[in-house]
Amino acid sequence: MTRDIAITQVRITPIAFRDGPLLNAAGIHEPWALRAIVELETSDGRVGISETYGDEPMLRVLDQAKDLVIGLSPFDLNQMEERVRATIKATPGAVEFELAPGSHAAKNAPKVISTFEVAMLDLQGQVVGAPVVDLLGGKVRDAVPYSAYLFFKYAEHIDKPYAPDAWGEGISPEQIVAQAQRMIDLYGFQSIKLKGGVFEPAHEIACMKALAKAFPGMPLRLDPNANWTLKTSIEAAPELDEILEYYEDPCPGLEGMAELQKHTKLPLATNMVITTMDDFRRGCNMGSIKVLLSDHHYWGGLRATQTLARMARLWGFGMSMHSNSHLGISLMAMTHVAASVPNLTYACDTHYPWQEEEVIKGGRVIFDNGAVRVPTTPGLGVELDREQLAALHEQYLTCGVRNRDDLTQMRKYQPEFTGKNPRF
Ligand code: GKR
Ligand code: MG
Repeated sequence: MTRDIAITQVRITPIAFRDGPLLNAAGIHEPWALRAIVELETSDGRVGISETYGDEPMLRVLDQAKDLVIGLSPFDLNQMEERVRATIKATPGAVEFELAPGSHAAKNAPKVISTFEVAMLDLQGQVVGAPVVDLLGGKVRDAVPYSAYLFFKYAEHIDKPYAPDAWGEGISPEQIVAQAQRMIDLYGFQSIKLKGGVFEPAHEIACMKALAKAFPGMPLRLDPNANWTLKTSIEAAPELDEILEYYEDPCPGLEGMAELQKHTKLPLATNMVITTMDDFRRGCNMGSIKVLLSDHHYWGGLRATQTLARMARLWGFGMSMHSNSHLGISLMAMTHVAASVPNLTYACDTHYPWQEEEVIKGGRVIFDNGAVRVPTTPGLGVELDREQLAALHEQYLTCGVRNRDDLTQMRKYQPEFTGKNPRF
């Protein structure tokens, strides 16, 4: 009976939502972050939903792929995957934003597969009356813990497109501790990550020490996004050895990380040096990392994330999860898959606290003690709020941003900013 249901329509809606003036190795976030909301409609009137990247090259690739699922049953995941792999190639012209692997053209096919897979699993869940996590083998935890993801930030965007956010400036150790306190008060997070690679390493280490003092026993992570040289990363290691849970992408390259791992007792973690199966093979042989941050958006979907986790288990790597600016549909997909992966034992990253807007009915997803409850209702467990979708699409049309460009945005504040990497 399930084979009689066919996908008849694909809708791709680019959206833009407010994002804070968050600093990173490449520069600073623009006032608007982009995503694409994908809807698959079936012959029996159901709609499966998914959220993915919304930059122009991704929209082009999605447009190229959209007819590939027409006529398929929502249960035809393998056929969908084969069709996408045969058609979608790494096209030139992608953003290739170094610190966000989801922008790489080489990942076009996995990104599209992931987008369709999530919406098809949402449909499958609706058809059989089961949450997505059950289609992935069932949950191993009832709620998925996330970490407080701190950023160095300015109080306001230079372009002043809207009123400043409520977080204020985040530059000094005291301000970073206050940011962590606010995020923990609001959401109950039980581990903390600081996005580094922005200021001199001594300043970032001082911030980590201030966090360790303010939140004794709290697991802490620092992620300089490969903006420290190998030498700097080795020199910083003894200062961080006692306070970090893991040391995320301090320096560039599998070779650099492998060498650094010999100089620190901290586990090295990455979402930068291992983003393909080829990297995985090489990273295993070189001993470059001990913790892998997955991300279903560019690793090829929820089932591919489970495969990755099984491989990580085989090689003795720990698992965590990477994030970019996103809304609630992505958060729910992340939550379903994380709930199904036994060795995903580190709290996942999420940028969600930095977002204020939503496209799902009922508004923003709730965190309870820093964790998101795994839905028990059919499919992803969330539905589109069409008014909100239209409003955020209107913002997309008028905001003027089409591709993420943190470097150009940073030059508005500091015209001499080079974006050179590694900078410290
Ligand atoms: O959004 O500024 C950011 C992050 O730096 C993001 O681009 C990274 O991909 O969060 C990410 C990370 O953990 O590397
Ligand atoms: Mg990272």
